[in-house]
Amino acid sequence: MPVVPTSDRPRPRLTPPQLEEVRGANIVVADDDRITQGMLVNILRQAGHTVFPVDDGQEALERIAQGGVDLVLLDVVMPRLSGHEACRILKGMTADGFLPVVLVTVKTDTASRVEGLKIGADDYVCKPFDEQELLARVNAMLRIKRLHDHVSSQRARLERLSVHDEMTNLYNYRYLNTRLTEEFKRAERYHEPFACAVVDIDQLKAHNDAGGRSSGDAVIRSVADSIRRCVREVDVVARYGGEEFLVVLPSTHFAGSVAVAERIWREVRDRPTDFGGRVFKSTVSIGVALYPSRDVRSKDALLRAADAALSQAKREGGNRICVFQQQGYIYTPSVAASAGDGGRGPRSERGSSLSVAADNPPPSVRLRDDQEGRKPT
Ligand code: GH3
Ligand code: MG
Ligand code: MG
Repeated sequence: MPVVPTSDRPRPRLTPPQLEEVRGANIVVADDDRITQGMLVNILRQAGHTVFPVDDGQEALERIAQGGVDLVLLDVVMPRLSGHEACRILKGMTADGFLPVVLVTVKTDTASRVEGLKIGADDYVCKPFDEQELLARVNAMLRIKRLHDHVSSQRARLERLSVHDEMTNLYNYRYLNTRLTEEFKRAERYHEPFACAVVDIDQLKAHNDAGGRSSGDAVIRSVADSIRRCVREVDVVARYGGEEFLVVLPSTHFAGSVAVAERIWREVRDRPTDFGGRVFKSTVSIGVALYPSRDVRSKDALLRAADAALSQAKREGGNRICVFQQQGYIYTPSVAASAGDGGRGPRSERGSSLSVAADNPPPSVRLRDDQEGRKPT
């Protein structure tokens, strides 16, 4: 076994990471006594922090309101706004975050320290202060703040993940289910129309086979972006399964829902996925279902109807839209042909004409802000 010289052996860490010194924090120092203020500023700057000196509590609050502050040192007795008052207001202002407040009090003034802690101060330093003790207390507060910030950012991430799909950033199935139930109840109660569309990427397996699963993932993300661009703020778009999406369209009639479906269909067709320099063209099939319509009396029936319309679109070769109107009567606008058919518009599978013009979405369909000026051609 090779002998490693003692000096080359990895040394055990002397300080666990959670106890390491925190440097580079932004600290507000509020003290009307310029000599004390100057001493505090020097000590903290030498310890590697950025310090913002102010002369009273009011100025401290103004600087904190600008953001980016990690810790506040407040003298208790100050003109305009005392340290206690400033602390009380501050703790109300920063209720959802943690901004440590350290009061600087006179050693003999126990009542003032107790009062400070009661109104939410996190620690105190006594005047005249000891430099090492001051730095140790500041450091302890900054470590707690760092842990607190880490926990809240993880919590925010988890909250986001609990309702979002990580790959596409769209809502996930869990959220969709809740929203769909709510939207359905609202539509029932206020007798409002309501539509949903299931969008399925055609032949995704072929993309996976041609360019690997990561290129299939890129196609999924790109289709998700296309759908997002085609809907209003009030519509809900969710990843419904592997390569399926569900679009919930509140207060939307037949014509509106077909217009949205056509817009999505065109957007996907016209925006191939660029993945590492390779271009993947894709198309989608869309099943649309409406409420109220015969046989659709529940959220599940609406989903079943949209799925049935999608299956019909796939059976007919994909790359098209089917609208489920009533059981056994499925319109099939021949959108796939419309690009080159002189814009004659969609037809039903029984051959009768549907007066739905994809080029002129009804005025009630407002596009999202990022879509302004990109109306379908
Ligand atoms: P169709 O036109 O009938 O929809 O064919 P398809 O190949 O798109 O669909 P099918 O339903 O036969 O199979 C779904 C495919 O989607 C197979 C599966 O590997 C792929 N898929 C599902 N989820 C993902 C994903 O997250 N990433 C990638 N890259 N592929 C996925
Ligand atoms: Mg599928
Ligand atoms: Mg598919």
